[in-house]
Amino acid sequence: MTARTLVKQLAAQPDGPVSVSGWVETVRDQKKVQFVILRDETGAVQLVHPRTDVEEPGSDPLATAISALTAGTFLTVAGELKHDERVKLGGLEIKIGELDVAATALDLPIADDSSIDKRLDWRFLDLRRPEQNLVFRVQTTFLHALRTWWVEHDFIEIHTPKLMASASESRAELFEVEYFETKAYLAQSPQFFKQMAQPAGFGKVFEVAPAFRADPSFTSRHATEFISVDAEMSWVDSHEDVMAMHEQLLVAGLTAVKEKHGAEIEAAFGVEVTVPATPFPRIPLAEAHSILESRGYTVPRADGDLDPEGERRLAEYVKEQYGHEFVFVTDYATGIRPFYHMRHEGDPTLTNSYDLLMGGVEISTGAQREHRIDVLVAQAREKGLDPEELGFYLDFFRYGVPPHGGFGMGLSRVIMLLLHQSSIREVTYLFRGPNRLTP
Ligand code: AMO
Repeated sequence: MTARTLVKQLAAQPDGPVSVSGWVETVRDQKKVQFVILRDETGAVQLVHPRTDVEEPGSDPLATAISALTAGTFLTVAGELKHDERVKLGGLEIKIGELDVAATALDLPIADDSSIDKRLDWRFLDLRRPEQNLVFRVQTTFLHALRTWWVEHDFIEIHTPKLMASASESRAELFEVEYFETKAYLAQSPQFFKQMAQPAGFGKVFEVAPAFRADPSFTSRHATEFISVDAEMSWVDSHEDVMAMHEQLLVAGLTAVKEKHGAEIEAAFGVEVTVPATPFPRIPLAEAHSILESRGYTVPRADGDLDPEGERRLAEYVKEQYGHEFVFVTDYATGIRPFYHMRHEGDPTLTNSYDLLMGGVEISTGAQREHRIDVLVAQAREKGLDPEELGFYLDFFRYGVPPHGGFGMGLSRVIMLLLHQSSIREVTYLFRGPNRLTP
């Protein structure tokens, strides 16, 4: 057979013999002519076969084979490519010469309008939808641009262990696993070990890897396993340096997505990708509360953290005021931040930290870290943590360490918001939630 041509390459091919491989999307079995829509990972093309068995049914083996094709069947078709403006689908079609079925599909159990749960049960079939294919190409481009930016700026890629002897964020939301004679915990964040790269003298590091949270919530933005995009760097003067890095990184990622997929995203999702202007707006948390109050909304959370509705309303304000999709909410109160966040010089009630909101949803947390061992131990104690248990982590700060800071960002949240999807379930390859462990 002729070498395989991808569907997206057909337009540039001259009329003549070609071979395409993919799966059957639909078969239109008409009296005189048969049409098959074949899709591969790059697009769809119309295949055609003028039947020769009109007079004598059953006398055209190719027609019989086409009639038997079921939607979803994977096959290779060799035939004659013909450019023809009248063909709605891409202005070309392939006259089937030879057809070679690789694997036949049973009746497909889902359709485009099936419920999200049903689609996730059959995720491998759901992923055949071209929009889903686009989601993961967009994610690939986004991450590639982030990596490129980091590499160009001398960041080192690290892979921290996901099996840990202690909690990395909090005792809540911790998955415990049997570990030989003892217990281990699944990493909630690479936090401790990305910080370890600082006394290790690495300077700047990044990691893109799974993180695990035993979070029982069923919201559109929570998973029990998610991909955390992390960076950490030495010699920051405050969280401002981390934010400056973070926004440049996002601009690099979104620019690449817009250039490569802007038109496809517009066509598939009706979304225009915009590259945000820098600097992104920055609003201290206390000011965010006043803004919300002045607009008639009191954040209901006793701890003062923004609730999803507060985030949404703040984003509305930022959009009106600055025409911006992003906002850094800064200077969180000490009470709602982990022990390792550095506090304000002269005001220990506030931390050198931020949350980044995109389209009104938190996508990231970042901070300058406390690197002075005595202060760090005191802050751990104050949060009810046992310095003994944190021994290995605290050692990082006992043998010389530069001031440092970084952020963690949920990948699926960014992709969900970028493509205006309703839930991270839609943009996660295989979602993991409290009641979903398969497939
Ligand atoms: P935080 O706990 O805020 O910070 O997490 C950082 C980002 O990770 C994403 N995220 C989640 N995504 C999906 N499902 C979840 N259950 C989930 N939990 C968190 C969010 C969130 O903003 N170590 C710090 C980061 C740092 O300071 O460097 C941390 O983990 O997008």
